[in-house]
Amino acid sequence: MKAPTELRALKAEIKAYARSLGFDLVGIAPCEAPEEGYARYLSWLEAGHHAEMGYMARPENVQRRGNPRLILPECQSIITLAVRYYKQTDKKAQDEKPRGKVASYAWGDDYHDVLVRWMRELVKFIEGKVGRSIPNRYYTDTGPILERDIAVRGGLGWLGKNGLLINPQLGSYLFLAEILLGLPLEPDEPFSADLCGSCTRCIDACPTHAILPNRTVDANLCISYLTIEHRGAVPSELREPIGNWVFGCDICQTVCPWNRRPPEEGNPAFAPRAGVPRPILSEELRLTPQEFNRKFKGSAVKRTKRRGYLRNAAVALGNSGNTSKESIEALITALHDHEPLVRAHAAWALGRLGKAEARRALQAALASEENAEVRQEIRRALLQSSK
Ligand code: B12
Ligand code: SF4
Ligand code: SF4
Repeated sequence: MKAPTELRALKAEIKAYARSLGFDLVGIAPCEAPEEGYARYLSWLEAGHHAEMGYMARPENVQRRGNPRLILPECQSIITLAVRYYKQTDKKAQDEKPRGKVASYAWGDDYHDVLVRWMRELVKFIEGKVGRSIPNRYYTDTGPILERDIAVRGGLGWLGKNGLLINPQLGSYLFLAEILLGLPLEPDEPFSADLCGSCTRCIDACPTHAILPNRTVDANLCISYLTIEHRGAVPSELREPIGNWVFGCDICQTVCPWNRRPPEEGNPAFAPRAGVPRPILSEELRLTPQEFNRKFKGSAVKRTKRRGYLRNAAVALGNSGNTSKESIEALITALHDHEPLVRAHAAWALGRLGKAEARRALQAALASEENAEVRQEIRRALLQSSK
């Protein structure tokens, strides 16, 4: 055990080193049960707002979220970290081709990989300073821990009405990460202000009304859930409001006044990869499994898998209103994809675009389609296109 003055000096060194690694915000939260946040999480679960994210409801993980010491019994403090990624923009491409939109957190290298590397370095630094190994666990996104709650308690920002952790200087385009530590670092002051005031822009702008009054989100309705985590067909009533989002959604962040301050760029570790932020939908619909894997190697987009991504691209092209030869032909190719999920959503999109060529392709596909759900989608699409 180190003396309090030494621990204070160590805390300052940890913060400085974390910043040198690339983290923009560093705070220390107490390793305590998140009482208010935990109650909120339990009622969110009870209401079924986690949709089909089974990992959010697994009993041992539900307990761990209520008590970080079930993850690390020796835990005495939590380092809470945040790093800026690129902000979503309204910039349009120069050509007329219909394009999708990818949430900006997924434009560059997968943050899970990058931040785990940085945290491993930080733990090594701390152990070097203390001169022995320290019990620790670190997470970014994938651990059974309420990251935003911890970030508030470590002083990084407040929970906006959109549910996101917002820092008054940096906004909300932040990744969060934390290190549970068997070292009694002195906690920082929790962030106690609510800087949303009377603003309701995010709630008003959410196309699917997914934002709930208690600063949580009903995942069943959230475009981010529907395009990333959801594995099956997109409920038909939610396809139109998805617009051209093909992976995630940033609407409740783009409208937030706290994200207006420059710069648009985030940490260079997350610089956009070519062809990712605004993909040409007709090209994405033709990606083979090999091409998909190559394009999204080391990217967060691979989480939705090729079939989820092409499903989303079909919905977005259906919503584009673009009836060019290129769009219709790409959808006809997708109507014969080896994945039934892709065929079903291509059928919906062709029905929505409703050109004679699309109808002919749907009729021909119906004659050979063997999957009952896809046949159903084709029939509905034919009805829709004849209206
Ligand atoms: C499941 C999940 C989702 C689900 C459900 C979203 C949701 N809002 O619950 C889906 C797939 C929809 C999703 C979407 C997104 N996600 Co997400 N997601 C998660 C995950 C894995 C768990 C969240 C969770 O526990 N939800 C359950 C609810 C009940 O908890 P909560 O949202 O954290 O809310 C807590 C606080 O609001 C707290 N609370 C509310 N008011 C107050 C007031 C005070 C004073 C206090 C102390 C606490 C408090 O109570 C709640 C329970 O603790 C976290 C990582 C993690 N392990 O925490 C990332 C995480 C929240 N996601 C993240 C991101 C980036 C996104 C997206 C922006 C991605 C995108 N562009 O598409 C969207 C944003 C949607 C939105 N408006 O929230 C970041 C958020 C960073 C930030 N600045 O807040 C996280 C932290 C991942 C990371 N490591 O960076 N996500
Ligand atoms: S991410 Fe999009 S769909 Fe989800 S709550 Fe925000 S605005 Fe609504
Ligand atoms: S848009 Fe307004 S209400 Fe929503 S999080 Fe930002 S400041 Fe808060």
